[in-house]
Amino acid sequence: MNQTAITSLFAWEALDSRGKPTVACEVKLAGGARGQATVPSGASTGRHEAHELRDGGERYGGMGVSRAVAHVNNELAAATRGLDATDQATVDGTLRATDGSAELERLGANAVLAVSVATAVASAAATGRALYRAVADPEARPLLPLPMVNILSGGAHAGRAIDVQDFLAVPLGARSFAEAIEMCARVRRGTAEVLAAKGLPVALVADEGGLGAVLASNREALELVVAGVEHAGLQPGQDVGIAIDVAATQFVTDGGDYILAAEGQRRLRPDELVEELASWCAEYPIVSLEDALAEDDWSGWRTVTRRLAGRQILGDDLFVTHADRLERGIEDGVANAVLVKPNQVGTLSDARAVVRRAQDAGYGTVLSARSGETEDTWLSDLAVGWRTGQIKVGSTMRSERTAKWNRLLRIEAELGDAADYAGAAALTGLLSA
Ligand code: 2PG
Ligand code: MG
Repeated sequence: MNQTAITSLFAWEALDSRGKPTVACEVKLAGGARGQATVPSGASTGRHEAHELRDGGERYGGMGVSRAVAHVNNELAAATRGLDATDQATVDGTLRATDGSAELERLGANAVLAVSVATAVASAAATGRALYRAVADPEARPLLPLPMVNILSGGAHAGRAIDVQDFLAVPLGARSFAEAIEMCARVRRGTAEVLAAKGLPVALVADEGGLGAVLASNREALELVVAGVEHAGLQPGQDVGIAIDVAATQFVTDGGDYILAAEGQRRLRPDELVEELASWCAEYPIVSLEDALAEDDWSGWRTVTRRLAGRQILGDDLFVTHADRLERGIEDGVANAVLVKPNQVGTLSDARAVVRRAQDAGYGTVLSARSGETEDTWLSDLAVGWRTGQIKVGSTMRSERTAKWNRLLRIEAELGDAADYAGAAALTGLLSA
C-alpha cells in the first residue's frame, strides 16, 4: 500500500478557548505518519458561512459536537480510507461529496474541516516537510505575514460594550515579523496603561485577548488606541496604523439601517454609516476597515469601497471565504481585500482557491483565526505557505492566540534569509494598485 494512503481517522470532542466543544481529529497513514488538527469557531458568524454542526440538547448548553465527531469516525473515515493524503484536492472533494449538501449541513463543516486540515498535517509529516512547505506551491518562497493585532474589543467579543468589534494595531514600521509582534505587544501594554491612568479596569480581557473596556463611544476607543500607541513611544500612522472590524452585520436592522447602541441607539442609513466611518478615518490613522457594512448590503459596500478608496476595505461576513461571493465582489468593484477563514467554507482546498482568486484579482488576503480558538497552529503555516501577506489571530496574550504568533516567530527565526517578511507592503502594494 502507498505509504501516504489514509488508513484511519480518529475524532474526539475537545474544548475551545471559550470552553465550548470543538472537533479534534487525527489522520493516520499507511507508513505510520499521523496528523492532528482542531477546528475553531466564530461568535460573529456570517449567515452565509458553512454549517457548524452542534448537538443541541442539554450537554454544554446544546453546543456539543458529538454528532460531528461521530460523522468523522464513521462516514468520513469510510469515505477517505485508501485515499492519498498528499492529494488534498481529492481528499477535500471526497469529503464534500460524502456530505452532499451545499454548506456541509449534513455532516458539519466542523467535521469536514478537521479531517481536511489533519490530512494536510499528516501529509507534511509523511513527506518530512514543515506544514508551511507542504501547503505551498513548489517554487514559492515562504512569506511571513504582516499581523493585525487586537488591542481592544467590543461587539460580540466583549459583551457589546461598544459597537465596533475589533480595534487592531497594524505595525507598519516593523521590518520583521518579530519586530512587528514586539511593537504590537508594546501597544497592547501602552493602551492598558492609558486605561489604568483613567481609572478604568484593565483586567477585563475579551475573547481574543484584547482589552474589554466599557467605553462611552466608538470614537473614544479609537482615541484610546492612538493614545496607547503614543504611550508606547511609537508614532501613530507611521509606526503603527489602526485596523477596525466594524462587524456591521451585528447591528444592522431588518430594514437595512444600522443602530449604534453604544452611542445612544443612533440610527444610521447605510450612506450615513459610511460618512460616520469616513469621519473616523479623517481623524484617526485607520488603514483597514473590515465589514464596514452588513453581509448583504452590497450597495452600501459599493459606496464604502469608493468613498474610502486608499484604505484596505476588507470583506469577512460579506465574502465568508466563498468563491462565488468573492467573484461577485470582484465584478462589482466591492471591497479590495478578503478575510479568509477556512472554517467558513469547510475545506483547505476551497479556502486556498479563494486566496488564489483574490491574489489574481489584486485583492489583499488576510488569513484569520476565529474568536473561539484552540492551541493549534496550522493557521500560521497556511499564512506562510499560501503567502497571504496578512494575518489576524487576536491579541498578544491568551495562549490560543500566542500559539499562532509563536509558531510564526519560530518559522522566521529558523528560516532567516530563506523567508521574506510581507511588512506594510502587504497593505500599501494593494492600496497603490
Ligand atoms: C471576525 C472574527 C475574528 P468571529 O469577525 O473577524 O475576530 O470573529 O470568529 O467571532 O467571527
Ligand atoms: Mg470580522
